Amino acid sequence: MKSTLTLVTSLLACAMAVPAAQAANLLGTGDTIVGGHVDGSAFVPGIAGEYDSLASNFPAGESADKILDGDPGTKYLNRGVFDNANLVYFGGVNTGFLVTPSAGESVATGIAFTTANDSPERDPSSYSLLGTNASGAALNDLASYTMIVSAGGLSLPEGRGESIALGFLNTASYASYLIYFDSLRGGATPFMQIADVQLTGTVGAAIPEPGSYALGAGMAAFAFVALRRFRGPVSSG
Ligand SMILES: [Ca+2]
Repeated sequence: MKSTLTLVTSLLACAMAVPAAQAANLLGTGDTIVGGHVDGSAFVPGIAGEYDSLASNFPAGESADKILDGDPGTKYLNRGVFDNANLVYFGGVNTGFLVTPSAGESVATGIAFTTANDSPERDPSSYSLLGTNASGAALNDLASYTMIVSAGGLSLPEGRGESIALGFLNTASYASYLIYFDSLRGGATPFMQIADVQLTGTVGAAIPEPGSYALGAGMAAFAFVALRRFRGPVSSG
């Protein structure tokens, strides 16, 4: 009896075992990162230091890579799209960045933000996170992406250089992520600024869950049959 139960227990343990996961920052200073904005169905890369009627712009010293350095004293500031000829300003809403982590494919399950140095009205008040395994020009096509978090509410600290961390449900792995800010604390017109962003989760491809569940269900069925056989026929009365 004992050996049968031990065998069943061992088989179940093998079927259900999941490797221990250590949440880590998936982003680093060696990543490929592009600042820009989302316009309809596209991510439009921004321009450093120049106003443009179609692209967003950021100061040369405040480009998107500043969110990767872990230094709250440096920030990414995006002024949004500014049609200088017609004096039409669209503000920092829907600006953000596209990042391809050098660590490779990963499963993101959390995000952290650190507020930048000045003007709290520039702080994002929501964000959208999308993932893709596309490459090349397809990286700028929103049709290539899967939405992981849509307009997730953000209540960033009023304090400058302070951080918050948020978790979300996701089991899929992606090679690149697009994060843009749907709204800002001060409405549509301010610039957008953020000092640091971390994506947390596990590096590597996602575990193919349907297969794992099927294996687990198969093992459970085997265990059930084994226990029934050990206990003998079940009385029908
Ligand atoms: Ca920084």
